[in-house]
Formats: sequence, structure tokens, C-alpha cells
Amino acid sequence: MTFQTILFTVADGIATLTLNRPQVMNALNAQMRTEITAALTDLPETVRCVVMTGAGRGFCSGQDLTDAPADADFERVLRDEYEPMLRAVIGCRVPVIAALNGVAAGAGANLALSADLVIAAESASILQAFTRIGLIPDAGGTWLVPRLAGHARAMGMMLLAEPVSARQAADWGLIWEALPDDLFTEGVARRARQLAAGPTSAYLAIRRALAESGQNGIEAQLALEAELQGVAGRSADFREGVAAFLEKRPARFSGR
Ligand code: T3D
Repeated sequence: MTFQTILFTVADGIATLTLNRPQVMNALNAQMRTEITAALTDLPETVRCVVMTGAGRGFCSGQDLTDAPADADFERVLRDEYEPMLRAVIGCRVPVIAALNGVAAGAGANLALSADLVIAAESASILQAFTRIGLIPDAGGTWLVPRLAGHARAMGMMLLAEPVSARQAADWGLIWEALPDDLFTEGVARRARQLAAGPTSAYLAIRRALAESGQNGIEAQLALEAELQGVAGRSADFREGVAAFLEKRPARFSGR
């Protein structure tokens, strides 16, 4: 597959998807949304972790504002273009790391927050920029941010539209961690290697269980855990994990 707005490479079980419109801080246009969706939906079989990052000094500045006329049908664009992209991240068959090399603004912030693990360089920030241009947060932001950081922080971020530093975001639990800039690239690579070598099917089940916990009561969640653990308990990775423990060696998970 060839792409115009993203870079997509695969090495050692890790796919790296780089938003690649650095002249506009990787703003999202229709083509980029389509390409992100396609890349994540049609991953090569060897891939066991995805790292999504940005080219240049930003992660993503959200909707390309040169491509958003005032009379545009945003409802259609969100339904037809943003939602498939977000579902491709959330429903990806392997864990997705958002590696925030710089600012993530507007829909770019919420694209990042839809990933499974968000790791940011300390110089990065997260900005719910929408009210600056008279819009409301979209791309899942009004669902994600209060669940990750709480109602008061979500409300403040969205009404005030001020950047939240990577360190603050990590302290709030909005993201997994903020790393000093000089340790960022290796820190992301280390986590990607860890996830790519891990029990991929168990990761998928964990992601499903956590996603459904928002809607489930405790009884439904206990039932879901039992169902998912039933499958995990019959997996090759469980057999390998136990064997490795008993033989006092690192596990070699196949992802099955
Ligand atoms: O379409 C729909 O369905 C509606 C959906 C909406 C979803 C949304 O995402 S709405 C929110 C859109 N995003 C924004 O409002 C953020 C706009 N950008 C900014 O606030 C700032 O650029 C940043 C905080 C991201 C970065 O600031 P800074 O000072 O580091 O960089 P800069 O100088 O502002 O930007 C660098 C260049 O990128 C600049 O171009 P130039 O002057 O060098 O030619 C700037 O215009 C361009 N750029 C940045 N963001 C966008 C953009 N160009 C188009 N669209 C952008 N979103």
C-alpha cells in the first residue's frame, strides 16, 4: 500500500505510522484520515504493536483548518471519516502506542488519547483547542477525557482551551508517561518492543474488558472476565508463560 500523508514502516513486529504533513503540524485532511484508517485496518500479519507519531515538531494539530469551510457538513465528516479512523485505533488487533513528539491539538489530541498507551516527550502538550474556533470537542474527546482525567479536568481543558503539559497530563492520568525529550525515542521503542514480544491475544482481551467496563455492572464484568479468561487459559501463550515461569526463563510468546 502506498500513502501520501503518512509514513508506514514495519520492522521486528512493530509498525510505525508517522503522520507526515509537518508544514501544518500534521493537520488531518480527508486523505490522512483515510490513510490512517486503511493502515490500521489492514496491518501485515507480522505486526504485534503499532507506534503512531508525528513528523517534525508536532504530533497532530487536528482538523486542517484550510480544509474546513464554515458551511461544511461536519456531522457527515465526523460520521464518515473521523469515526472510522477512531474505530481503527480503538479496535486495532494489536496495542497502539501514541508517541507524542510535540503538541496534540483538537482532533489530534483525541486521536492520541484513543490509543492504548500514550507516551509523550516532556516538551509535548495536549490542547482541546476546539472552543478557540467556536466548536465543541469531538473525535471521542467528550467520552475519553472525563474517563481518563475526571470531569473537572475535562471541563477545564475544554472550556479554557489551554495546553496541558505532558508532565501535567501524566500526573492527571490522562496519559501513561512523560519522558525527558532526550529519552523519548528510546523510551517509546522500549515499550513497543515489550508489547510486540508480549501475549497479543491477551492484550486484545484486556483492551476489550476495559472498554466494556464503562458500560457494564460488576456482574456483567465478572461474566466477561470469565469468558475472556476461558479463552486465554486455552492459549499457546498461557502454556508458554507457565512453562517459562517453571523453567525460570523469559517467556517467548507467539501472540496466539
Ligand atoms: O471538519 C470537521 O468535521 C470538524 C472537526 C474538527 C476537529 C478539530 O480538530 S477542530 C480543531 C482544529 N485545530 C485547531 O484549532 C488547532 C490549530 N492550531 C494551533 O492552535 C497551533 O497551530 C498549534 C497549537 C497546534 C501549534 O502552535 P505553534 O505556535 O507551535 O505552531 P503554528 O505556528 O501555529 O503552526 C505552524 C504551521 O502549521 C502554521 O503555518 P505557517 O504559518 O507556518 O504557514 C499554521 O498555520 C499551521 N497549522 C497549525 N495547525 C493547523 C495548521 N494549518 C491548518 N490546520 C491546522 N489545524
